Amino acid sequence: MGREERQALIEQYARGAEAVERALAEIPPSLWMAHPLPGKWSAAEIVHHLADSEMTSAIRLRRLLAEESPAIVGYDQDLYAARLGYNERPLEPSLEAFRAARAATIPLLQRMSDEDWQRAGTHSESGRYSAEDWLRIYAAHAHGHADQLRRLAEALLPQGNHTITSIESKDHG
Ligand code: NI
Repeated sequence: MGREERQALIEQYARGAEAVERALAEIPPSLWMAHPLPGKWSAAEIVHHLADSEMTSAIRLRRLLAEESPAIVGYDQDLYAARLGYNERPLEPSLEAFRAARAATIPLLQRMSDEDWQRAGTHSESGRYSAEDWLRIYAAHAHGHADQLRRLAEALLPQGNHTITSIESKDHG
């Protein structure tokens, strides 16, 4: 991956929290726990997932930088949603955790050397996992869930004027 591509992905990552907040603003708080799409997450479940996934991702990056070949352990995000009460807890603290995990990570990304970007560990499901792999995944992650929130808004408020900009990305663990 060249420096320009990396810089573009860092900028995409830096815009992720705002994209989620904008999409969430299209859904009234009274509908944050609604499930209009069978088998799909509610807005609350998406935001709690973002908090847990992104706090985990922030630690993963730190481990890639500070440890030698760390073991990166995958997890079942649906089990997290069920056991951690994603559709029962207030959403604002998790939105703040997501935003803060990113804000604290952006300065780290900006100071990484070419060598740092090649550092890698081993993911329990996908194998070799480099800092560049990390960047590809999390540059896209929040934007994928922002799209998911817009689809949810469309299902909840079909008469509204919503814009869906891209297809849901495959998730991660
Ligand atoms: Ni996700």
